[in-house]
Amino acid sequence: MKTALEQIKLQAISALESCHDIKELDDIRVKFLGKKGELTGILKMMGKLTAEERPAMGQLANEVRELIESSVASKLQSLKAEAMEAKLSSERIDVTMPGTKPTLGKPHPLTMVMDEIKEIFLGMGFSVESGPEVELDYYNFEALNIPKDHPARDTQDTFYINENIVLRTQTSPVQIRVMEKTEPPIRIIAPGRVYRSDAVDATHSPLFHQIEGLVVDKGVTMADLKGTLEIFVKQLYGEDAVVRFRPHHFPFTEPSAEVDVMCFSCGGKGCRLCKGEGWIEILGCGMVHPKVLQNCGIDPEVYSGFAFGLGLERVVMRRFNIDDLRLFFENDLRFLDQF
Ligand code: 2NM
Repeated sequence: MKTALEQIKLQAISALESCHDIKELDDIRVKFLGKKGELTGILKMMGKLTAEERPAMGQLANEVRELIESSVASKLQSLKAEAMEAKLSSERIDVTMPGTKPTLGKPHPLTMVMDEIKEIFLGMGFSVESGPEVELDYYNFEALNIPKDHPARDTQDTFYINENIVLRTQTSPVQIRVMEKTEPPIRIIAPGRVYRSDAVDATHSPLFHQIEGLVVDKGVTMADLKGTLEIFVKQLYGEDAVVRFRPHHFPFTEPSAEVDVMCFSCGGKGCRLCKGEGWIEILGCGMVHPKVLQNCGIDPEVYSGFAFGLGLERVVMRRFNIDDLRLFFENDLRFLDQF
């Protein structure tokens, strides 16, 4: 029996020495230490020994079991360490390898020019205001001196939510809201999205952008309007831009005007860009109608003001020579990457 135990010990040690993975190690453990294993088989035969033989043999059997157990345990440890080492070295990152370049986003051309226009007015002491795009008919039309039967409503192709609620067709309702709650002096611009039920083509979109402005104070005159807008146009188009004011009509201003800039393509002679006119219309403006001031609780006998509005898309199209407005809204990166 002693020889059998020595034999098992030697076999176990040699099996462990040649063992190279954790699964195999478990097989070895079961083979020698398991319920049906070799050592258990020997221990079952202990009963056949004499009382004198038993203690020494029992002790030897225990020693062999402990030795195999601890050898299996330490082998398990070293196999695990090896496995971790192999995993770490296979997953090692070479920090000297060149990286993949992240694709950076950038401002949309509409945003770029919008920001530029905001900066020009911020530089002249205006602040930027905003308001709801889903607006009451009252703020979009009534307060602006455009009653229900007014012909100007037909030209605006309004999206109606219901009888009293519309998608704003201009950002002027923002100015009305500001005038309602603010004691003059007022000096604001209202940039934002506006909506008109137009069929989509190269120059029309049901969603586009406007920047409107408003100044109200004591003693504001048409000269203030002309000076402010001339400075604006020269900052936007360059110091040598030539500006003219041409009489026009809006229900919410009196008098009203449109502002043209001399065609930068032909210098006023007339070409394809200005459609032979020599001038390009860029904004509408006027002295705020006394009725509009009154609607907002501002006394037109004490205060006067001027207002203006321009469409962003047309400015950006001319700036970058873009001939189709739909490109702004398709988000094709081949288009957007060019700016
Ligand atoms: C324009 C042209 C002229 C305008 C008027 C007002 C308000 F609210 F003060 F009456 N806001 N914007 C205005 C005036 C807008 O856009 C072409």
